[in-house]
Formats: sequence, structure tokens, C-alpha cells
Amino acid sequence: MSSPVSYKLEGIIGVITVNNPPVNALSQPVRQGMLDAITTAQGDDSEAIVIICEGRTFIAGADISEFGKPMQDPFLPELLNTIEASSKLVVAAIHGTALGGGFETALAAHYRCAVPAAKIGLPEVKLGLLPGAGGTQRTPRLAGVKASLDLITSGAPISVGQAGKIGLIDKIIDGDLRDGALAWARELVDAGTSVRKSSEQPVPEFDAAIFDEVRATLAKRARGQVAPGHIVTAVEAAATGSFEDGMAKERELFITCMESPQSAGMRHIFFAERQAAKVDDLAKDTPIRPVESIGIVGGGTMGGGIAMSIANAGIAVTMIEISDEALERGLSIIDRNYAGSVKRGKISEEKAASCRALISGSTDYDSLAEVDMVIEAVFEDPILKKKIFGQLDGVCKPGAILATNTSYQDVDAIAAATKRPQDVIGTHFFSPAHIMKLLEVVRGEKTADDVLATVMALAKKIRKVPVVSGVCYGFIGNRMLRPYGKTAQLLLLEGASPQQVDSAMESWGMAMGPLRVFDLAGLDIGYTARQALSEEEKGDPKTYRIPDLLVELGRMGQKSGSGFYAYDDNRQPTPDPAVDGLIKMAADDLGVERREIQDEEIVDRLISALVDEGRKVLDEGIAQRSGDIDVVYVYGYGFPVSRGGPMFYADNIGEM
Ligand code: T1G
Repeated sequence: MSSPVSYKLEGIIGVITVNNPPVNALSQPVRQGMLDAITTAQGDDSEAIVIICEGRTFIAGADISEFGKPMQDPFLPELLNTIEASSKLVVAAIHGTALGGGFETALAAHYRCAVPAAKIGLPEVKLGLLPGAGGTQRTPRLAGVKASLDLITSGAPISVGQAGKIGLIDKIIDGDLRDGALAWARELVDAGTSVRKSSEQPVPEFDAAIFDEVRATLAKRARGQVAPGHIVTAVEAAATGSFEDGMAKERELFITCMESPQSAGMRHIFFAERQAAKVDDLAKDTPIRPVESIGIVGGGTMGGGIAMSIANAGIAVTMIEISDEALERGLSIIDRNYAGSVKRGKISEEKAASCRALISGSTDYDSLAEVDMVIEAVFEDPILKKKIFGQLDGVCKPGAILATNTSYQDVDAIAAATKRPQDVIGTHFFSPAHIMKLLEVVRGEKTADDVLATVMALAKKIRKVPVVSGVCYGFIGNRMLRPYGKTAQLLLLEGASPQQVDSAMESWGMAMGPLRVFDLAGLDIGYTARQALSEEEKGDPKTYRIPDLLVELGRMGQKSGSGFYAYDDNRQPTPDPAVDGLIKMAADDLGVERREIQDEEIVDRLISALVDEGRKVLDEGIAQRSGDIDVVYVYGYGFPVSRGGPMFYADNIGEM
């Protein structure tokens, strides 16, 4: 098998080229090839060495698929120390995204150049890790302590322009990177430039208080996560000790993180997210229909958020509402959201304006006659949805994809309201749709393969995380939420308060406890749905008596100022003794004996309710894989990524 690394002398420059698709990850063959190449270069006629990569990006990191297995030499830290020890100056030539071990490789080089659009980053913290090949030691010596802590604890990539300002990139190459990098290397040689070892640079002056300050910030921002604190300790070692001692400390902490259940969970989600984007029974070469214009029916909160997600990807949007007033209201929600994003620095004024310009409105369905796709996002009235799809069937061009944003209804029944069920699919966005990344793609019985392939590709284009679901009540996420919610109601009747249930789950890692979630969504939605059901269909009254009583008292959740909690004008929740009294009355009425309940029981019963339903979702083929379910709950329901998702957690319980 040929090595993924080649070495070639070009004049006085020894060129090490890495070619390990798709992202030039530092697999063992790559590490071995680089070691062989740098060793060869020490003894040949080269006077400088350039490290460059083929394909779409410079090295994007260690090979994550090797983690959890016995590490094979050459180990990356040692390889990078060998590169840095080169007697001839080494230049790293960066394009794409130099991340993790990839950027650490560039740091071990003596000089770094990059094309203007390239990015660098140390995202290990997103995998529950820290840079384990000198990143915590070399970065502070070049960029200083504060910038290094920001870069490594956030894990966010930065542009090479920003990186240049803090001393991490030395030169921007306009035009061809390879030509530019070799020419620059020759200039450095001609100028008699010596090697410059990052490890030998002194750490720029810093305020020693910064370490505890950052630790305090991280304790809130990354609640419960282990790696961030270790990153601070490793950077502190760089700032206060020798490179060798710092490297030893980094290695010790890296192994601690690597062996942590948190990292196992986060690495699982990394791969599960990418696996979820694949549809097992869909041929890789399934054709994609062009989608250059999309209609949105319904300009409410969801329709507005969906419109923004699509416009932000550069696709033209036509929003349909039933009246000029409703349309104006819908478009003003979008204007407000863009203004908010600009104010928070999420998007530039110009970008917001160019995206907003892609969104137009109409009250006439005929304006959808030529769009490539329509997403219906009206409220959850099955009769209305079928009526709308009947209208779309008559107006839209042949081949237009007709999608519904329903969060639980029967996509097949909606498809049956058209003469083109093969063009109908579910695209369940999560609120707020312009922020939440999860997209459940609901595959109807008759949904055509190319429609599914097109929507999966569209999901990636609009930067969503797609997960395919079959048709059932609530698809994957909301279906599992039902037994989870019912269990929460039983816990209340049996003796736990709303704040005890929620705080137990939030301490365990959920972004929001179940009762706060239901207050946020609105208790009236479930109440209205239940009115259409028979007593038998409603099931055990213990599972809905409390929300029914709350709604009948006008307590519909945040929207009405009270639900399970009382809410102030800023929608901050406060436990409400009236609710405790209502719960006790319901328990008495239903003959439920109350007792003291421990937090552990709350967590165990609620997570078990999720997992048990998840297993049914898998058995019925509604979800393709258990990892898909994990992705749904981490990206759509605030499940802690460090626990890997409900199914991963259940499979690894006792270690998590
Ligand atoms: N290792 C192994 N496979 C990887 C990989 C990696 N580092 N990065 C991506 N892949 C696979 C991915 O699974 C997918 O596979 C394909 O490449 C395309 O990825 C010692 C310890 C680079 C920005 O965390 O952020 O270095 O599904 O769909 O959207 O200190 O991949 O096609 O079979 O994401 O264009 C640090 C992780 C590792 C970067 C490209 N590095 N990767 O995004 O493509 S730890 C990272 C990414 C480390 C050192 C430490 C993104 C990307 P398949 P993709 P993309």
C-alpha cells in the first residue's frame, strides 16, 4: 500500500506532501510517512522543508477513529518534536482548516503560511479532550496566555487573518499555495533565516490571575465538563514551567481526558452525527433535484425561522400568509431576528441585509408556481394541512418538493391529500428554527429516493444536522418525549415538586428540566390535542391530570405568565405554592400515595422512559440507528453531549 505521504526535492526545497482523504487526518501511516520524510530531508541537499497537503484541507487533526484503541508509534508529540528539531527550517503551508493535531503540526514547523480563506483551530475540547501534541505548550509561547486560553477552551476555529494578528501565522499567500510557499521558503533561505522553535520562545507577559478567572468562567459555561479545566492547567504549566515539564503535564492530562467517559460520549456524537447524514438504503449516486427557490407557507415563529435558515444559505424564499397583516407580522419577526443576530455579533450587517433581501412575501399561492420546494409551517391542524397540500398540488410545478414541518402528524396522510405523494416529505425543524441545528427528515411511505436525497443535501447546505425518521406519532424526538413527560407527571403525583424534578435533571446535565420544557412549549398544545381523544386514547389520567388542571386555570406556561412555575416579565421561573397545592389535590383525587423521592430515582426513571421508547423506535425501524437517536436528543432536546445521547448512555451505563 503506498504511503499517504510523499517527499520530493524541488531545487533546494524538500516538499513533504500529505494526501490522506478526506481530511488528511494524522493516521498511523501519515505519521510514519512524515517521520520518514523529515528524517530523509535532514540528510539530503534540501536547505528548507515545506509541509503541504493535497485535497480540500491541511491536516484536520489526529485520526479520531484511532482513539480508544492502543496508540501506535510514531506518537504524534514525538513526531512533532522531531519536525521542530529539524536542522533545516520547516514551513507549514495551510489551506482549508488546520485543526487539532493538524495545527499542532504547523506549530512544530518554524514558520507558517496560509491562503487567505484558511482557518486554524484547536477543537479538541469539543471531543472532551485537550490538544495532546504540544498545542497547549507552543500556542502560549507564540500567542500569549489569554489568546491561547480563548482559542483552546472555545475550540472555535479562527481565520488565518486573526491568527496572524496574534503571532500564529507568519504570511498570507495570495494565489497558488504551493508555488507561494516554496517561493517564500526560498526567500527565507536566501535571507539566511534560521530555524525558530516555538518551544524555545518565551511566553509573553501575562497576569497570573487569569487562570482562576478563566476557571470560574468555564465552571458556568462548560458546567460539568472535565476537559476545559485541564486545558487551563496545561496552559498554566506552559506559562510557569519548562517546555519539557509542560509537555509532561499536557500528556498526563490528555490521557486523563482521553480515558474519560465524557470524551467517549462526545467522540460518539462526532461520528454519529456524520453517520446520521447517510441513508443506508439510498444509493450514493441518487440524483439531487435542483433547489434554488423555496416557498414557506406560514409566517409564524417557525415559518420565519425556517425562512431565515434557508435565506442564510443563499436560497431565495417566498413566504406565504393569509393576509397582508399576517404577512407583515411574519416579515417583521424575521427583521427582528436579523437585527438581534447582528446586535449579538452573530452575523454582519451586510450579510444580514443580503440574506434578508432573499426573502419576499405574498398572500397569493400562485407565487409558488415556479418554486423548487415548499415547506408548510402552519399550526398543527391536520385538516388545514391537508387543505394546503391540496392547494400546493394544484399550484406547484411538476417535480416541486412539498414538505411539511409538522412535529408529529402523519406525513403519509398529508401526502395522500395530493396526487404526488412521491414528492411529499417531512422536514421537522426545531424552535427557534434559525438557531436549532436538528432537522428530522420524515420519510413517507411513498417519498421518492431523489426527494429524500435532495432534502438531506439541502439540510447540509442550510447547516442543519439531519436525521431520517419513519412516520409515526412524534417521529423520533417527540415520540420519546411522551413517555418522558408522562413519567415526570407521575413523579409529581408521587411526591416530587416541579423544581425538584427539573433541578435533578439539570444537575445531571439536561439543558432544561421537563417541566420547564413543557412550560416553554405551552401546556395548551397538549391540552388541545387531548380534547380530540377518547378517554381510552388519552390513557392513564395520572399522566395528564396536572397539566389539564393548570390549563383550565389559565396557566398555559411561559406564554401566559404561569404554568408549572410562575414567570416574571423576563420569563424567569419561580416555584409557585399554588401548584404544589394543585398537585396534592390531584394526587388525593387519583388515590396516589405521596412519599419523599430521591433525585437519583427521578433521573433513573426519566432517562429509562426515554431509552425504553428509543428501543421501540429502533425496533420499529423508525430510526436507522441508535446513534441517530442520540443525535436527535443532543441536538434537539438539550441532552448533554458529554453523556453521548440516551442510547449511548444506556449502553455504557456504569461507566458514564
Ligand atoms: N479523524 C477521523 N475522521 C475524520 C476527522 C478526524 N479528525 N475529521 C473528519 N473526519 C471524517 C468524518 O468522519 C467524515 O467521514 C469525513 O472525514 C468528512 O468529515 C492530538 C487529539 C475537518 C471541519 O476535531 O471538524 O487532533 O462520514 O463530514 O463537513 O491534539 O470534519 O465521510 O466517512 O465533517 O467538510 C481534532 C474534526 C481531532 C476536527 C471538515 N480535529 N473534523 O468538515 O466534513 S483530535 C477535529 C471536523 C486531535 C490532537 C488531538 C470536520 C472538518 P465520512 P465532515 P466537513
